[in-house]
Amino acid sequence: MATISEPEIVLYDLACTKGVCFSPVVWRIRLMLNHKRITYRTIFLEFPDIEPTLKALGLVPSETATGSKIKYTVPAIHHTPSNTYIMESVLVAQFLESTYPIPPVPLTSDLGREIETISRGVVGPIFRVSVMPREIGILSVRAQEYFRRTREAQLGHGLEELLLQEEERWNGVEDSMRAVGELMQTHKADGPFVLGARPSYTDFFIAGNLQSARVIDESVFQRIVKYPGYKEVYEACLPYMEKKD
Ligand SMILES: N[C@@H](CCC(=O)N[C@@H](CS)C(=O)NCC(=O)O)C(=O)O
Repeated sequence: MATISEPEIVLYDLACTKGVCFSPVVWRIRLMLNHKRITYRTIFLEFPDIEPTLKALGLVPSETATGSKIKYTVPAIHHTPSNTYIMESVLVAQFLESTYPIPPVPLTSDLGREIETISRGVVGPIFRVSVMPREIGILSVRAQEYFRRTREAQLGHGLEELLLQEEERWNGVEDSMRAVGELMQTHKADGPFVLGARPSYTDFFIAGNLQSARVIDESVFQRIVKYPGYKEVYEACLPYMEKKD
């Protein structure tokens, strides 16, 4: 039985030198925890410590449809009342929704799926161009070494080279940025969230990405929120962003 001094959840998060959450994916879960007022404490892990720590907890990455291994990633949680460990944000979100159904957070909707699909396809890549080369600036020296090595191997070139394409890439996504922002405002007559009066997981997806950009570099955040729609969702989620660590 959990007591007041013993939180129900231990949240494994990604460390940065600012001492607050900056992972867009962990933010989705944190927003859910904060909105549902679930008690939790955070364990921040440096990039190179994620795999050994989660492995030692007995977590095992699941297989993708193509059979390739998904690696060890945060967010991961330990639900202390049931002694359950879960990794992968979607699985964590499903667990939280079924274990703590009040207040409800709809995990999917047609509009939400549309926003998330376009965001992942169009906004995500340009987001990474701006965020990745700046993210290294808020990591510890050990984590910087890991981040540069793994990300440059994926990219096939230096992190800083991304900045050379930045302006051109942003110009190329202007229309898509506006279109996604307009979709976010579909139900604005009913309230500030994507589905209207109450938040859904899509709002946490949007706000988590924006908060991540903001912690990494305010100028990237400002560049996104100038498009109508984004700031409205972000500001509506601010009450669920108070606990950052
Ligand atoms: N599929 C994962 C993605 C999470 C993810 O990419 N997490 C990053 C931090 S934002 C991570 O833990 N990376 C570990 C690494 O790069 O070694 C989920 O949704 O949970």
